[in-house]
Amino acid sequence: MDILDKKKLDELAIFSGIPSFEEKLHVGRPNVGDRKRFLQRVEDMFDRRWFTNNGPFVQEFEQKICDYLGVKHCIVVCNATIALEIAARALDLSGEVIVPSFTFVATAHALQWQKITPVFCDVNPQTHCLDIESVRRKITPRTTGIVGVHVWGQPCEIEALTNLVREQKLKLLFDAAHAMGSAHRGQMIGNFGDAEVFSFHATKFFNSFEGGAITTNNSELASKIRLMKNFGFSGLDKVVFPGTNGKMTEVSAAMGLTSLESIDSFIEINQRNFQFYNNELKNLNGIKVFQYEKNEKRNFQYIILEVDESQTGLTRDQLVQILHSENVLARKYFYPGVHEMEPYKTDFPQSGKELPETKSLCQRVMSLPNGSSVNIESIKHICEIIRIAVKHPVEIREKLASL
Ligand code: T4K
Repeated sequence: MDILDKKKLDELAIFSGIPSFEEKLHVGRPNVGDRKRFLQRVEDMFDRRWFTNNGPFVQEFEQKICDYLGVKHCIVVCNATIALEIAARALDLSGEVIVPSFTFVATAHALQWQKITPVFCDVNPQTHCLDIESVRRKITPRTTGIVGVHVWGQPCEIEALTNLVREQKLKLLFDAAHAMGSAHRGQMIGNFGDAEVFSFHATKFFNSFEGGAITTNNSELASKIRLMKNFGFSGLDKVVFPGTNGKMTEVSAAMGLTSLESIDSFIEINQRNFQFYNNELKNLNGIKVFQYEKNEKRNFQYIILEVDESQTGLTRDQLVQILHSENVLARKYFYPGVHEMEPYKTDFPQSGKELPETKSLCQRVMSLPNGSSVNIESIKHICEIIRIAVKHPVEIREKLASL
């Protein structure tokens, strides 16, 4: 080991006790657009004294999302989990619905909450999205639909799924929580399946504090969803549906409108950061940066690494531990697979055996900070920590074992 290398190793916080970043670097740090513009909108909202219930900002936000996505209908809601529940109900999903286990737990919980059984399918290890053959194998007479998840904003196999649901007479809903700003064959995500659901949660690169949207080109479905998100009210004193309260507030819509004005620059920053991480890490054995399709519009919001322990000599968990000790709060998205969480683990104890790719992926993926809160210097340094760690697995493993 040369002297410089030894010095860098000794400087890691697990040896020196001093993290290299004073402040914590988070995955999911929110992007903030033009603050003045947002605050002006909040002033307008106070002047109007109209805070929620389909206010002018909500209506403007819905129209602007329709324009941005080129979709007929957008219904904004309080978050994507409620959006998934409402969409599942509006589509009359029941019995069993097929979902990937490699997703955020909300995808499955939204179904379970509606007394629909989520049936977990496996994923394609290249795209991290559902594997169509695995979906096919999970179809039973009780299946009523499929929820495809556009993991990391990368569309899942849209054509294959569309053909499959047509053939099997099923409904197709997309969980597009990660996919605002991404496109498929030149058409924006938001236009596919029976409906698509976006998340505008603070941790998403495009946020409205909390929030989400359901988009569809089906006018009848859109009307039903509008009723459902507002208790089923079709007019004053008239309820025609069992509905819930899924409404977005005006302050959220004001934030959403402000974020929308900066969406292109957010994507530019994400892409610049992605390219930087990629260049820094591309020659490291055993570390693979998840790649986005080059010829399609992507939002680049997630920096995903896959750690191959057989080459790095370190597990994903050990690498995350080292980064955490340096105040880089990398996350294990998604770990464990949803099938390993309750109630699914107890209800379907066998499902792990049928999801080998999901199991393996959950052991090797991790997510690094991205967005406007990280600069190039920080990225360089994060990559340097990773480089030093994988160059000295033996010393690192011994040290971690002694802590
Ligand atoms: N479908 C999919 C595929 C999803 O990924 C999600 C949500 C949904 C559906 C449901 O969407 P929503 O109902 O939430 O609209 C976070 C988010 O809460 C969640 O929205 C997101 N996916 C998921 C992937 O990540 P947690 O439990 O990991 O969040 P938490 O509190 O640990 O925060 C994550 C990181 O962000 C931390 O490092 C802290 C940082 N952070 C967070 C907030 C809220 C900030 O720096 N500032 C903040 O304001 O779920």
